[in-house]
Amino acid sequence: MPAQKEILYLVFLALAVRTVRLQLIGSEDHGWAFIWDYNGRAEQVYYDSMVARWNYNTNLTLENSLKQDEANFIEAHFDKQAAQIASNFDWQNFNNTTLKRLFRKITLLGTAVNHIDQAREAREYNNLLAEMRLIYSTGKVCEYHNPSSCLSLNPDLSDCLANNHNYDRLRFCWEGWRDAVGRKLKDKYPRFVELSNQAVHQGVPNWTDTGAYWRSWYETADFQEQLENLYNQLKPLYNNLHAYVRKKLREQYGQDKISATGPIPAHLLGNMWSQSWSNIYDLVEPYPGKTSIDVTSKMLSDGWTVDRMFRISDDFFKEMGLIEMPQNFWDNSMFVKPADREVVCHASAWDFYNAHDVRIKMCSNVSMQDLVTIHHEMGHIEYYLQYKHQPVPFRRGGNPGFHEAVGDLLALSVSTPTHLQTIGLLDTVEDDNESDINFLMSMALDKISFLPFGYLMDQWRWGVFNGSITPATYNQEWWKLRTRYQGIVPPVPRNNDKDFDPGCKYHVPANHPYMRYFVSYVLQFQFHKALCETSGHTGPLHKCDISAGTEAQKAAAGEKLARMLQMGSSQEWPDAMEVITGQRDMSAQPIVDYFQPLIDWLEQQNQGETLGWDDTWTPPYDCEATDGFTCKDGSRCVRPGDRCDGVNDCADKSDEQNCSIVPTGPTGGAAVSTVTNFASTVVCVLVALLMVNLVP
Ligand code: BJ2
Ligand code: ZN
Repeated sequence: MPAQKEILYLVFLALAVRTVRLQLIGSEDHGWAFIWDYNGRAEQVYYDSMVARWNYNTNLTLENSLKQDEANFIEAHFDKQAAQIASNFDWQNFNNTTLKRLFRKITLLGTAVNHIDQAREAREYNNLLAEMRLIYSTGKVCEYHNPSSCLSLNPDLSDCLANNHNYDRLRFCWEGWRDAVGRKLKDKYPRFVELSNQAVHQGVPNWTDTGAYWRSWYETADFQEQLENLYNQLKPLYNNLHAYVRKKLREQYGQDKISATGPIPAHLLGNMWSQSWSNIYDLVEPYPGKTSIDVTSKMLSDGWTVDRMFRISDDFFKEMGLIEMPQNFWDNSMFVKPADREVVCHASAWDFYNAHDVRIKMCSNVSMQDLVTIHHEMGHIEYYLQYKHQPVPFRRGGNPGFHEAVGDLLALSVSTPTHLQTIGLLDTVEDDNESDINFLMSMALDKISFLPFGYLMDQWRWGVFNGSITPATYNQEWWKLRTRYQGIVPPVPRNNDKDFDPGCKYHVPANHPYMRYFVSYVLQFQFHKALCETSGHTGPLHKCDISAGTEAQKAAAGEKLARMLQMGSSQEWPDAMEVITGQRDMSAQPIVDYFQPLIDWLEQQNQGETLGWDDTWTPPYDCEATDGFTCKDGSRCVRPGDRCDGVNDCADKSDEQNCSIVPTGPTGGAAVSTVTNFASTVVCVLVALLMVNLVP
């Protein structure tokens, strides 16, 4: 920050603090002056911290980690000061509602900020978060019989889950990731939760815990009740899809491995977290031989590149009259995984808060799924570009779910067979009922399969934050929710003393809230329906491509969307929703309408099947054939991660004997994994620095 500006700022601060002793500042003109002054400074401070975060996330070195810490610290300090100055204003009695809202947002502090008075806890919180993210991002699973050959989540383990139908190989990849990552996070998470709750509670005593703070962003008093209602309306769709997929998987893997009335083994659904089932489309395709919506193979055979996927996405935004990606986006983004360094591969969109610099970081592969993810991330960027004129505190979505819905909403049009044909991804499009069902199945495998997962992630975290789920029951409670909502079970028994399966999903160690995605899966269909009407679409909702109308119709739809995006969070979300949909409530009806033909078809197919599942069923497994170790006394099967890990799992201790002949990673896990030495080094150095207080 330039010295002169710093001085002006301190003068302003001093005046404000002096005034408060006499009385709160009531002048709205002074209020606006503060806001614009704050805005300029916030842009600078946030820009600096985003640059430091970007540099670290795209090159996980110790040096970059320390720079990121420093930038986080400066940002937190700035936020805290700004909140203190803002509280010297009598903003609660301001007449101008926009000004009042801006002050409210500046005074409601975020988590890390409130620790600044206790520097030690602030550092501990930041270090824990950094360690957890690093463990996740550098986790590797090494082959049981070839420990020097190790698999990363992206692309190796994701490909493993997506592309093969070998029950045991799938189990190896699924279990290996949990052994590699979850177990290392298990002891860190409880302290993180404690510190996070402390921070939030100190900031605003009304917020009893971090979950309450996260929910406050929705400004909806009965938010949880509304979510439950939405979920209950959508449950029959999921149960029908689940029963049909279970039937097909029984045909593929055998009736001994999958029960007709039980939950589905979690590793068979094509995805590490069973959250999207698109990758098993080939196993469940309703009408083989009719138009197949499996376009990845076409992309590969036609030589599609990652760059082309980003251009196609950008073209769609442009076609709708929205803002195209600026040149600096193309220059600065990271589209593919670099070969020469460790990075955080989980895809993300970045706003650098200077109304200019926006980027995507993604380890993209050529596939239909990644094309949809690119639209998802570009939707975030579009929001950033549309609301860049807003003051910093309003540069947010109408609510967090709005931000998540934008790119997905456009991808709903891009994914229609007619649109795929226009971009060269489908040769022929048959217009008949059977092709329609194929298409709806492909969409349901992504959208309907996600709903219970999107709903349960933060059911678990809210329980953890409010203390109803304790560290001793983290893993049990996680699986209770996974079985209750998703109807899935682990393929091999979990060791609840050691496993921490929720930590194996990015958003837990990275501490990103998740309910926004559930909300977004509802909203995106509401927005789609409304924009389809604006763009002149008639007929079934699932056939709508909002770019298919006349130029004027397309422009009208794009303009409506842009108008909502430009509002950012300057007004409560029902106002933003009204701009697009003409009404003010969340509703599950459009998603039900969209899938109605498939629901009817599934109900027919599922005659004679049991909808739902018996929570007590668990899959059989052969100990030795699945890399397990049978205790010498035959009493139990020890999973590979438990073998030679320094803990006696067998009563006769045989799992801890003859360890030198078992191929082990640094954890001592037999079949499993290792966080790279680099990660351990960073963590050790960070801890050492913390102990001697060298980190600023
Ligand atoms: C792939 C996607 C997130 C997202 C990333 C990581 C967490 C936040 C951001 C934010 C955006 C913003 C993701 C997609 C659907 C389900 C979920 C999943 N990555 N984030 N900076 N998804 O939302 O884009 O980019 O401005 O808030 O996690 O489970 O894969
Ligand atoms: Zn997103």
